[in-house]
Amino acid sequence: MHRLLVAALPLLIATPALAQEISTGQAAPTWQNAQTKADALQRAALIFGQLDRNQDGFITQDELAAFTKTMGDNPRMVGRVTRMFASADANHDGKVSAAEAQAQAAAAFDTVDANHDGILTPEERQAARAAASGTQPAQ
Ligand SMILES: [Ca+2]
Ligand SMILES: [Ca+2]
Repeated sequence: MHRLLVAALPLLIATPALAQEISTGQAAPTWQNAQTKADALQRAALIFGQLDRNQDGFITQDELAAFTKTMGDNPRMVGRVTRMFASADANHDGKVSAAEAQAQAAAAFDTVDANHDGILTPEERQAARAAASGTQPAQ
C-alpha cells in the first residue's frame, strides 16, 4: 500500500522546517531566503547524507519510509515527496543514487528559477509551490 510512498525522496524539503512548510502550506523562514544553485546542490547533498542512513550511496525505500514517518507521514508532504522521488530515480531501479539526487536538485532548481538568473527569490518559490501543490487547503 505504500509502494509509492517508499519510493519518495524529499530533495528540497527534507529539513523539518521545510517539511513543516509543505505540510501546512506556510512558508518557513529559511524558505524565504534567496538561494543559489550551489546552495541547492549542497543542501541536496546534505539531505542525501541524512536520508542514506546506512551510507551505502543510495536512498532506499526503507530509508525513505523512515524519513516520512519522522515527518509524521503527512499525506500532502508524502505525495509531493513521492513525485520528487519518481522524477529523481532516473534509471527506475527503485532507489536514488547520489548522482540522481544531484541531477534532481539541479532540475528542480532550474524549474523554480523562472527567470534563469541563478537565484531563487521568494516570489519564484511561491509560484513553484503553488504550481506544485495544485490544491490549496480550502476545505
Ligand atoms: Ca542507503
Ligand atoms: Ca535510481
